Amino acid sequence: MEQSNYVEAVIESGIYWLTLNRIEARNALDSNMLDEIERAFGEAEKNQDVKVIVVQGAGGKSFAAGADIKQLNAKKPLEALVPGMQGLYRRVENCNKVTIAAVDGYALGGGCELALACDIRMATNHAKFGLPELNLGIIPGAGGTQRLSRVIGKGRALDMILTGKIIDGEEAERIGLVTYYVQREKLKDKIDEVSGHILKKGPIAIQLAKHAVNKGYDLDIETALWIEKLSQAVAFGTDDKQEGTAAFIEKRQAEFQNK
Ligand code: DAK
Repeated sequence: MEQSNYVEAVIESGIYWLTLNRIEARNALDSNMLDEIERAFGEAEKNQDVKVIVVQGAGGKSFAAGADIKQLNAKKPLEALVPGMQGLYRRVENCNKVTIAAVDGYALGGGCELALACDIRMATNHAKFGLPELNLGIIPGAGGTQRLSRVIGKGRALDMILTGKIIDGEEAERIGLVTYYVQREKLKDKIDEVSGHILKKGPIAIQLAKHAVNKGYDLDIETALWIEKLSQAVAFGTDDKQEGTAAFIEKRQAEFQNK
């Protein structure tokens, strides 16, 4: 597989391990890295063997320390209007695979926003989360003002955004910013455990469930339930539904074919 300087990708038993690797800059996300992340997601999405994408940071100190501040310093107003990081994270959120952010070290600014765009978040005892953009005279602009409040509630989101405070993994779990909190040495086991459940599911049902939750979340309940119903009708038409229900009746493990 092609490897870039700053983003490494390894596929292993249905999992696409996407590692941000710019250790000398705490994995700060410069424009090259963002392009590479986009390319990696494109590759993972096309690969039928991949069901889960794990995003992690190399080096043990940082998941990602946010957008590259040296590049930000040179940016002009209209450059904030391009899809950029916000567009990329929308892509991450809409990805047809399950995404897991495995945060060990700093997830700040755009790094925290990347984790927020993932489906499942995990933190270690070395994780630190924050949206410190106001310290730089800007605001969280890669979905942070919207996704954080949807995940942890408006009051807590405003507190984090307006104070720029940095919280640890334990607090992140307590307030619902992450679902799993583990000691660093147990992170891989936890990823394997959670991915193990997902890998047993059919890819079509995974996609339909994920999109029903995400697309329905901001809609009125009638429309959202209609999306759910239509998604279920699609699931009912699949071979995988026949296989899943038959496997239960026959007391065996289902073997989904993505059909
Ligand atoms: N950008 C560039 N370089 C960074 C960096 C960053 N975000 N974070 C760290 N580095 C670099 C440092 O400059 C330093 O480089 P050298 O001096 O060695 O050359 C090296 O990484 C090590 O950093 P430290 O010496 O500071 O290391 P520490 O372990 O002491 O501290 C830290 C680690 C992560 C706590 C600290 O480096 C830090 O506070 N970093 C900045 C975190 C931050 O403020 N993040 C928010 C960035 S703003 C947009 C959408 C979204 C955004 C922008 C635009 N549009 C839609 C247009 C997003 C904005 C952001 O994310």
